[in-house]
Amino acid sequence: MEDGKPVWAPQPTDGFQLGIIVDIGAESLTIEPLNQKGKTFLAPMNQVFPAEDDVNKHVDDNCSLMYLNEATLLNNVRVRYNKDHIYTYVANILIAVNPYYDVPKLYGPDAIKSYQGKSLGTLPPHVYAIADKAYRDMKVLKMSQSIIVSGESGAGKTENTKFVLRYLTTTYGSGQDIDERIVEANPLLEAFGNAKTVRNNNSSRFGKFVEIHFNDKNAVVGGFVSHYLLEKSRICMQSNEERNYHIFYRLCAGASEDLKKTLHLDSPDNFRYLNRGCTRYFASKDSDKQILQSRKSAEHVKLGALRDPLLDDQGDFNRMCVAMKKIGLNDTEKLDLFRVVAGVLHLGNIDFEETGSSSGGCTIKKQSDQTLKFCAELLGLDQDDLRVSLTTRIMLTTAGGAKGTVIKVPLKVEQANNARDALAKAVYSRLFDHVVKRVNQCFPFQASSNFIGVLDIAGFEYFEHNSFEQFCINYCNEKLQQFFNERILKEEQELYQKEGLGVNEVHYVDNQDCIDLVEAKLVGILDILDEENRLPQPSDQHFTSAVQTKHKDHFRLTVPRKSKLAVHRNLRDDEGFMIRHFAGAVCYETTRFVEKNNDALHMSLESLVCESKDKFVRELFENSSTSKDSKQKAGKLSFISVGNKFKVSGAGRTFLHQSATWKNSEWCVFKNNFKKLSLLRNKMSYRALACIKIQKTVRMCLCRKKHKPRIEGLVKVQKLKKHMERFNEVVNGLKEGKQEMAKQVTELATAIDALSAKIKATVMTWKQIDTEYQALVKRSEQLLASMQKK
Ligand code: AOV
Ligand code: MG
Repeated sequence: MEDGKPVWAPQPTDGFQLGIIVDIGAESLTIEPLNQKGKTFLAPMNQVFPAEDDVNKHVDDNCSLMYLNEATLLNNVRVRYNKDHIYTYVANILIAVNPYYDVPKLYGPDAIKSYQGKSLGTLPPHVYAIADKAYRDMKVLKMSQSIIVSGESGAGKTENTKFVLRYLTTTYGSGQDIDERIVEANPLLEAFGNAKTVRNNNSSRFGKFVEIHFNDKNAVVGGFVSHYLLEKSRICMQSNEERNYHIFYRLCAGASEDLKKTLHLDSPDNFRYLNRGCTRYFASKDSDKQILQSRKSAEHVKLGALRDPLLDDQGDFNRMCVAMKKIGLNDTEKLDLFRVVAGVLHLGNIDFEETGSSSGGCTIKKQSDQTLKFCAELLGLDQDDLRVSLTTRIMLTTAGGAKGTVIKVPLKVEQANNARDALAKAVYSRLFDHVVKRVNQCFPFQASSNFIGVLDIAGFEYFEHNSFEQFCINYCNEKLQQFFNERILKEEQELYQKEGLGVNEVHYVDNQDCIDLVEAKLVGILDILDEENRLPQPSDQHFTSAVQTKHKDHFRLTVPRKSKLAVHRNLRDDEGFMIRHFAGAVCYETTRFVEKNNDALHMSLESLVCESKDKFVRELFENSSTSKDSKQKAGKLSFISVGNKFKVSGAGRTFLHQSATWKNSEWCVFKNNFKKLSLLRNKMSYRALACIKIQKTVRMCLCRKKHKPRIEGLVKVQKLKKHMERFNEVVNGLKEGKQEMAKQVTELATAIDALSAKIKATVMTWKQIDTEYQALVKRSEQLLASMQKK
């Protein structure tokens, strides 16, 4: 750092501020902020960074910054964001900042057209450019490609995923309705799998991997969506100011009077599954107030307390119906979906009370009789069977030598509540599986040569109160980060060594220890939890203590009282734990972890729905492995681990099985809105950001070094191509052998283009590039010589 030149020094709320070094201590520097002359503060030496000469200037690619550090990087992205340039490159990684409004002309048809076939960097950074690069790489390399979208909740992953899909189907579609179907599948998936959370009004509560398939002519021929475990707890319970899945409210708001009658629906306020989370909505944030003002307030006056004024349930319902039609769902299928949704709502309204008898059982409250009737009717169940199945549990007993005697065990009120909720979760999540399956049936295609996949998962989350859902989601994000580390940092460094680029080893924070803490066999948190679930009397406290004891000195794990936030410090050691994730420390409250980890349904309930009179409901439960399992294990209320499912089908499957196609991934890394970030006025969030940023800085240093020889190579090859243009003139002046020579010139030009493409696609080592380049030079010299002879 040069004397008297401005530097970036840490600032607790904004991240960094500009200042001048006025004194140098042993470990810290005295800084005088530029905007507060005379006021100085101390900053640790390793957190002060040199600033660019002009801090108001910005560059498209962070790699072109003069100084590469966390502060210059952030400043560049901020300056751009303020000018509505929400995208910035870090070589071939794209950073996006959520603008929270429609930036004019950013995504329109003109923009789509302009990015077609353009190399990365020729136009301003854009998610379309990433999509196009994936397409061109697929074409040149004849290999499937994937785009990974990562970022915290609300960062803009899902929106950008949709832009990628729209771009590819519009630009490289076959003009058939399959292109439209791929795009229109989203409103349906989001209606059933997205919900309003504190962080995002349209938060994805499931992960998805969307594949767009191309034929041998590289035109879109089909699509396929894989989904990873839906957040089930939300179906029965939501946190304060959060909502259940959109579909519930949309159906109540948008259904015609006839449909409402058929489904016995009225205001959402009357359903237990809807009225316990989002109580009256307060526009606490400035941005929300603005949105509220901009919408007609009269429209909202007549809405019930549960109708979120920031959301337009009725309009969204209509839009969803249009989408359903476009992807080919007929009215019967539509009604099937709505019937089950309504059935779940009525199920939730069933109340129980103690019978007062010595058996300690419960019955359905008299007031719930009508609800029970509606629910049975909508799900095709026998009312009395449903009543019995909700209040008793069938057990096979071996007592007294009478092997296999069936006895009915009465349930307590709390157990019956749990049974009811378990049924609701099972029915709704099967419905969601069906929606995804049905969406996939909308893209019938015979053959595919390659595909471009886009991964969009639920983003990293930390709230004031974090539970099992956040634990699962953050574990998934931790795995994604590890993939990023491996692919970008480890593999690239290995490549540089192989290529002999002489880059010093770059150290980065490996998060394997954090992943082990969660998923290691026996000692991992997920296995400890499963173990707890299998105990005769499992308890959240016992589980929490077991975690704390097993990992007493683990770097990544600590007790809640070490938290920086007062709300967590009040928790006892057996009421939660803190995990230091790659993106920051999160304190998990473990109340209800055990319950939430169990997906099992009482056998009697399972067989009840399996034998529903309603064909659609019956089919939802057909071929279900769990129903077979539970039949085999009749007698015990089998335990089905949610955490383990997450490990195997969610995080595990995504990251292990698909990683082969990810070898050639483009990266799309999203960071949240800066205004929003500065609202998170605590050190924890600042540190969380810093952690991600340091890794990106490292990446940038690597990129710069990596691309230097390649860029030089490319320039040389392009010069050769320019030189070649003269050859055509020579050919034209020839008297004999004109045709033969012209053919050779064209062949050489094609070979030069092919080499350019390979350099851009970074499939060759620098040595290979050089060898091929020298061969082409020789060839061109020989060709010129033979032409001159003629
Ligand atoms: P996420 O997918 O990253 O969160 P979304 O893509 O749902 O976040 O974005 C959240 C909201 O931000 C959207 O509903 C839009 O209102 C707004 N938004 C995002 N990107 C843009 C953009 N490019 N232009 C305009 N508005 C945008 V989560 O699913 O919660 O992790 O789990
Ligand atoms: Mg999302």
